[in-house]
Amino acid sequence: MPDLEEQHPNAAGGGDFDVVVVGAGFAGMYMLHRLRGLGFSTRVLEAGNGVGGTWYWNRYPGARCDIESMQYSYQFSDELQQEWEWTERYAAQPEILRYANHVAERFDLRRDIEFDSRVRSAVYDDRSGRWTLETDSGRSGRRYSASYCVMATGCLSSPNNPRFPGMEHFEGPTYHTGQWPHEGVDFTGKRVAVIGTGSSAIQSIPIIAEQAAHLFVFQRTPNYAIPAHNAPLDPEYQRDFKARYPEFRARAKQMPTGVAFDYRDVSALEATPEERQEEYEKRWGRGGLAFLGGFKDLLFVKEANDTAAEFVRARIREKVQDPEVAELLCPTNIIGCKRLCVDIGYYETYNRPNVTLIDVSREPVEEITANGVRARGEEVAVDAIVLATGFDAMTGALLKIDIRGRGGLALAEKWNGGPRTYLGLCSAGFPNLFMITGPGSPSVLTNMIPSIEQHVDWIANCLAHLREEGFAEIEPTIEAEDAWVQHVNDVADLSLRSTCSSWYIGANVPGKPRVFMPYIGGFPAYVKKCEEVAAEGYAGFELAGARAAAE
Ligand code: N01
Repeated sequence: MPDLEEQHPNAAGGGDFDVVVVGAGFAGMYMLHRLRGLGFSTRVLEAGNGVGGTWYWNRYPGARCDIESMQYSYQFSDELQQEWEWTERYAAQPEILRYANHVAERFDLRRDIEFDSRVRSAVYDDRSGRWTLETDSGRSGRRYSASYCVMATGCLSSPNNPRFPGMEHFEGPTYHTGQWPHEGVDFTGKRVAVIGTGSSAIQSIPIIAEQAAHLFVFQRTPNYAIPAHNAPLDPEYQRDFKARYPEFRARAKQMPTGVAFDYRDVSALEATPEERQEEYEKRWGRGGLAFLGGFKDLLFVKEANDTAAEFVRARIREKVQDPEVAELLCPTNIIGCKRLCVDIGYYETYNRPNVTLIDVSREPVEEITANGVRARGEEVAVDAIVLATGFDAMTGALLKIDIRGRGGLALAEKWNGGPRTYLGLCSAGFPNLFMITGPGSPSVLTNMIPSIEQHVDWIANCLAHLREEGFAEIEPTIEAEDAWVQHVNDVADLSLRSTCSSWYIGANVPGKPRVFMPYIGGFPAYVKKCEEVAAEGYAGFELAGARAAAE
């Protein structure tokens, strides 16, 4: 039976619309639903052959969400959140993709989505005030014209493919976790190299190790992982959660991360060592990202952070039998500085006789040969290579598109020193262009689906306002944008998170400007700011068009 996502009655190509949305992940789907409800003619252009975005592409073994299923879901429709039954505490990729397909069916979204349509350019015409988008689809590409353009292109959707010397000579297959083959990969009896030890590697390594004849993991930097303690969802728990959904959702909105979990307003440094140990043990026992919610200063004060980091290092040393391997797996940097990982049997996997950890922290991978990977002066022969090397985060997918605003200004040129936005929603010089969870918004530091909903609602209300008030154009002022960028940088400087080489600051992609990209001031402060801006008649934006001309 073909995949559900391959049975879509596809929308026809090209044409003129009120709004073109790029991407049919959770952001693009809900944007379409809202715009339709407001009567805007809308077309969604999607590079893949189905909905789901991140969850469409990331099909690597073990791919799973690190936010609990009951919260990693839409809340715009109570019927939807009541009827969908999650099966596990943390949903696996196939289940989340089924959910995305269910949403597409339930709200009849596919008729306005064009699949297999990768947008290559989006160009603003100063005279007509319209955007023209071109795709790679069809024999010579297709053209779309729209008053408004919404980029729902995702934060972690442009794979980072380091160019190791000699890659083209490798005789076996190479897979990137973020572009995994739909038919899956059987590693049975194979010698496999995994390069990278971020979340994607930490999820896939235990499963690949079960299949492979031998697995070689090339680690540049070790990561902290907290056990998931994943389990089937107790139907009683799910019923109770659903009965109290408004309460949980409201509580989540008050949390910096947008996730309702147990956060304590207590300093780690003011607690006794016994109290800290007890708290960390309790949270280690419960599992998941809430580990860092135990004390309020963990992400702000190095000495506080050290206490949590040392706790996790001690657990790694307990789990990994070979002390040398355990030491290599123990991170020495700030815990939570890079995104914390949630694992299922990751560290224990290194106790298997068919798994070898290779440290490439001091000397990088030298080259890929016809037969394998050369590192530390030795060639490791493998049959397949897995690149778990992450993404050109937050800006990669946007800058892959040739986006040009007023006077032909290229977004890539404007952002060559790092992204500049007002609220992560818009950028000066690019009228009527919106980004969903763009750089400068909380996005990746929060629960993505509620953050997406907040952005989509803001954009939908903004477009309705423009129509009602007779405006045709909206663009942030450079002053408002500069002030926001400054604020984003100022709050980032308060957090330990801005101090390490993570993809949050673009450090994983050679040559990328180092700027802390997401807004770290927390979901509630951010939402308040967006609401104030709208309530003040879109303060910080210039509105233009028929009504502005008449005034
Ligand atoms: O990518 P990463 P990811 N030579 O950038 C290494 C989300 N996500 O796909 O740390 C050797 O974290 C790199 O090394 P280093 C989540 O937000 C969520 O794993 O740069 N190694 C690192 O070890 C996550 O944070 C889930 O020194 C190289 C690894 O590759 C984000 O996506 C699951 C290298 C990349 O790790 C990205 O995670 C999966 C090189 N040249 C992902 N280049 C959930 O649970 C890079 N590396 C929801």
